[in-house]
Amino acid sequence: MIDLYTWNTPNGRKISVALEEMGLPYKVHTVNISKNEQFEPAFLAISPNNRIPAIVDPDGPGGAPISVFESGAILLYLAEKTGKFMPADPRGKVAVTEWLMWQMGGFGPMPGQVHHFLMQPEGPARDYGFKRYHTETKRLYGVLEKRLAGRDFVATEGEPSIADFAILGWAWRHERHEVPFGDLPNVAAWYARMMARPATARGFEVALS
Ligand SMILES: N[C@@H](CCC(=O)N[C@@H](CS)C(=O)NCC(=O)O)C(=O)O
Repeated sequence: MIDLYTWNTPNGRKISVALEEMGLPYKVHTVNISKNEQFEPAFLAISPNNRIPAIVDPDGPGGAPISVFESGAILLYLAEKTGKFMPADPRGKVAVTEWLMWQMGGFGPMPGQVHHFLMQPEGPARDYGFKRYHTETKRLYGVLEKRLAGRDFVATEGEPSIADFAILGWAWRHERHEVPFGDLPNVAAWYARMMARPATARGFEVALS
């Protein structure tokens, strides 16, 4: 049974979706980031950057326990452990890794800043921050829209990959970062396709807070 330390956020949801899709049993441990529980020493011991998500797998490499922090690293670890949602061939692996890194480097940090500036009091600082990060977030959605033309999944054919799980976690909050899907038909179709998967739906339904 994998221990999942998490909260009800886009980065947290990526991992509950992946664990459900992979059919791995797991136990949720909530880390209430609005109460600063991410700074508690026991959590920092497995997640030194004081951020969720993190996992502890009692049955890690060589049968010994392992902890993993950073959602992208967790997804790669789980894909390696199960042999699922990451192609075996090197070209397929490159494509999944590219889109996973695209998410980790941009399609997460940028909408995350939109969420931040939307919570600030009205004024020039809020307007500047919102405009800058909202523009970049919309650009990233445009990149995804182009990528999904004629494709069912972001980096693979036939079935999704961990890159889809990573991107979906943030697309799940598209209304909050104010990017409607009206002008993004390929993104809208992909989003509906992913959410129609029973295991993915369970990953969004499981209580994380
Ligand atoms: N790059 C990290 C980002 C994780 C992250 O930003 N987590 C947020 C919630 S979505 C968090 O724990 N924030 C707590 C804090 O900022 O102290 C990952 O993908 O795991």
